Parts: sequence; structure tokens; C-alpha cells
Amino acid sequence: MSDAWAQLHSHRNEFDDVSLGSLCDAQGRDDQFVHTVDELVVDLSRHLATEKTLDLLLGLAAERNVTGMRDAMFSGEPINTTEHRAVMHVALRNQSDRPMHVDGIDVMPDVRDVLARMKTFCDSIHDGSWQGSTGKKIEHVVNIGIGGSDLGPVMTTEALRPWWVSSVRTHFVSNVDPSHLADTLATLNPETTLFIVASKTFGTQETLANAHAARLWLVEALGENAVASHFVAVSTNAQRVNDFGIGTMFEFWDWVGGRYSMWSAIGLSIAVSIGFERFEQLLGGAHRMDMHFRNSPLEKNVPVLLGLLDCWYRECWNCQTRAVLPYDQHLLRLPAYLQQLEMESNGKHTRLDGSQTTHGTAFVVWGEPGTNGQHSFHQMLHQGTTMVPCDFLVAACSETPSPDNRHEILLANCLAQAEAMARGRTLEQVREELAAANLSPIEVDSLAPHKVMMGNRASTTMLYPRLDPAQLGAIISLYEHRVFVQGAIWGIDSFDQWGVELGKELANNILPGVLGDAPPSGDATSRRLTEHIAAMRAE
Ligand code: G6Q
Repeated sequence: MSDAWAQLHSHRNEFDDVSLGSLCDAQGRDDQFVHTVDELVVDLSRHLATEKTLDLLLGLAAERNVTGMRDAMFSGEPINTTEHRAVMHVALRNQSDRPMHVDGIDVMPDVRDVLARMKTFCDSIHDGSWQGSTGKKIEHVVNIGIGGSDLGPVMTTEALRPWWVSSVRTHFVSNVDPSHLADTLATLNPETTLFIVASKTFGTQETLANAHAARLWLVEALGENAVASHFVAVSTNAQRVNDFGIGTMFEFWDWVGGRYSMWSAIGLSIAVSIGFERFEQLLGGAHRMDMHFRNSPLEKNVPVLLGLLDCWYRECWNCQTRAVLPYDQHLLRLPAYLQQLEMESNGKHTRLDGSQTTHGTAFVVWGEPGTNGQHSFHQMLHQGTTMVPCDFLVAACSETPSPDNRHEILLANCLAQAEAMARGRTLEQVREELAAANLSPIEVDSLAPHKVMMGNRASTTMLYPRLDPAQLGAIISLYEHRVFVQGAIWGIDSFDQWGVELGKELANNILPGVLGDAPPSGDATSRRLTEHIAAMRAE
């Protein structure tokens, strides 16, 4: 174990008798633990951390060369070593004049060129100059993509619902389950529907199967010639797009990882949903967070601090899961988006040098919008046997004006949950309360232990004035860099995803048996289940 980790492990023992409530009340706590990036307030005061913890974590960051890794990313070095690729999603939202180089070439002219084409396309959908094959205006856009070609766009589009352009509705189809496409198309008219087939490789089984089914739906209604005006593609592979028969393609590049691609043309569905100007605001918010990550000293660098605290809990507190609790209905899909961002990026056991990690990596990330979770799983967050660090996200102002005080109720609940987790309620407090409520001493004795809340449960609160495109861009960029910092500390490649390959290969091997074109294949269990499937389908 390295020096920095050893010191952190030993420091962890100092928390055995520490009360998080007292830490929060300490004078000057906010100076060190509350940070502001533009208008985003990130309150870290409810973390099981002291000044010494931060010093030790910053020592760990120095030992792991986090700044060197960060600078290598911004310089376009091929830090995704297992795929020999640069990691340059930051170039996609670079709104400065600074060139961004990959392999010695400034990628910014190409980035700007595609953005300009996206703008023209969006404008033509919105002003009706892009027409379907029968001359009708496009009213529905269906993004067909999966994983990184779906989760960012669908999360963002939902989050920015108040900014939707009224003339067009966007839909997302990802699952190869035929119900997903069928349910989506059920109310749509082919004459006014346009499909965006979003696939970096244009080789993904689920996306191509759905795209072919959508094409059939269109052609059956409007004929083969309709494809040109009802299908566009977003990809890095022009040849495959051409082979599919799509003439209009928006390009991106192999230095954009799938789960980091919503800022590229993969975000076309977002731009169509909210208008190109607001898409640029989304990019602008992300860019400002990039600059904060690139230029701020580490002790004030919010993605760095969050990533380091994540490693602290994962390693020294043995936390396995982290909850993301947006007190913001429009962030409904944020937990799902972050599941991919964090778990696909850092759920790995092999280090960059090929050795096996001796540390736990990645949290299971999960969550639901507040206050729904309070009436469901918060019981465990408050009184379960393991600590689940939580991210609370909330806007001071709602985008949905209401004459009553529902947003204020939401805000108060958000603050209250984090406070309850941090401070809990002691046995003495409970006993006093029960006695004051006139329970008999016997009743007090029997009920009191059940009402004790241990407290000392860590959380981050992210508070922003309103969830507008720029603010959302900043929040997502913050999470991306937080994940980067975790990966740098753990010494893993956060930008590959080799773990998803085996399942794809096995599915290809098993499919002919399921289709009935070949005897069942796979292992004994898969073959037996394939036989059951055949029997059930024959009935
Ligand atoms: C993301 C992953 C993965 C990918 C999908 C879709 O980082 O690589 O989720 O986005 O498998 O891939 P395509 O965009 O190539 O269809």
C-alpha cells in the first residue's frame, strides 16, 4: 500500500468517535468545505472529513499525479491506452479560441464545422424547410441509439423540458425489445417523423436492428424514396452509414468516448429538442466547468475534491454504493446516466499497467428523484447497516411556477434529508421526545431503540439557481471530471469498456439456436434454457 493510502487508512480510525454534526458546526467549516463554480454551490460540509483528511487526500492526488493525467487529457495525449485513443470530449465544448490538438492536428475546425451543420439542420426542422417526403413539416424526431448514444441525450432532453421547442417532440428508442420501438411509433405519423440513427460505430446490433425496423415502418407507408428525407445518421463510420442507405450524416471522431459523446453530434436530438442556441449554452456551461477543472488549485477544485472524497469512502469506509438524489423532477434520468458514466468508466479490476488493483473501484450508483425516494428507500439511508454517501441536487427556483409552495416544500425536504443523515437522533433525544409525548416508561424503553438515527452519514449538496442549459452542462461536466479523478487515483483506464464484449460475443453465438436455425449453443444452462424457449414458443 502506498504511503498516502496508508496514512488515510490510519486517519480513518480517528473518526471512530467523531460526530459529523460537530464537524459541520465547527467555525470556518464553510471556508474549506463550501465551493462555488459560477452559480453552482457545492456544499461538502456534510462529509466525514477534516482539514487533515483533505490534506491527506491532496497528498494522494499528488502521489497519483492527478494534475499530470488531467493535463495529458487536455493536451490530447492518448490516455485511453488500451484503445490507443486521445480523450478529447472537452474539445467538443471548447468555446475559447484555444486550439485543441490530437495527433498534432487542431481538431477545432472540424468540431466547429459539424456544429454549424447541426445548427443548419435544427433550424431547418424548426422553420419547416426540412420537409418529409410528402411535403409535411417534421413534428417528431426519434433518436435510435443505445448506451452512450442514448443516455446523455435522453437525460438532457428530459432535464431541459422547459426549453423544448414547441413545434417538435423528440423520442428515444434504445432497447432492442420490439416493444420500445412499437410503443414509440404507435402514435406517430410517418409523414411527419424523422429518425436520427445515432451510433459511433454504426455496428451496434440493437441500434441497427431498430433502425432497420424503423426503416421498414417508413418504407411501408411512404415508399423507398422517403428514406432520404426521414433518416439522418450520427456516426464516426461514413462507410457503414452509406451502406445502410442514409445520405445525411453528422460526423464525430474516435477521440470521443461513447459515454462522453452527448456534446458531439450525438447531441443532435438535444439540439433539435431545445434549439441550437440553447445547445450551445449547454456546451458553454460544460466548458466553464472544464476551465475550473483545468485551472483551479486542487484544494479549490470541485471535481478533484469530489473524486478524492469518493475514493476516501470507497477505500477507507468500504462504501459500495452511492446514491444520486436529484430533488428535481426533470433530472429523472440523471441516476441512469451516471450509472453508465461512473460504472462503465471505473468498474474495472485491471490497472493501466496490466496489474490487478488492490483497491475497490467504482460505486454502484443509484437513485431516484426526491421526494419519491423518501417514501421508499430513505429508510435504509437513515437506519441501514451501511453508509451510502449521497449526492443531493436542487434548484433554488423552479422552472415550473406554481402559485402554491410546492417547490419550497421540495427544497425544505432536500435540506432536511441531508441534515437528518448527518446528525441523526440519539437514544437520549428519542427517550426525551417519547416521554414528552406521554408514553409510559415501558413504552419508551421498547420503542426508543427503533427510533434512534445513527447520523454521521455523508452527503454532498449541489445547489443552483435554476436548471437551465448552461447549469446542466456544468453539472454533467463536473461529474465527468469527478469520474476522471477517481480513475486517476485508482490507476485504471476510465475510457475503455472491454467488460461489455464477452456478452456480445456469447449473444451472437446463442442467437442461431434461439432462432431455430441451429442446435442450441452456449454452455449447458444456456442450451437448456434455449430448449425451454423453443418449447414455449411452439405452444
Ligand atoms: C460508451 C460505450 C457504449 C456505447 C454503446 C453504443 O461509452 O461505448 O455504451 O455508447 O455500445 O455504441 P455505438 O454508439 O457504437 O452504437
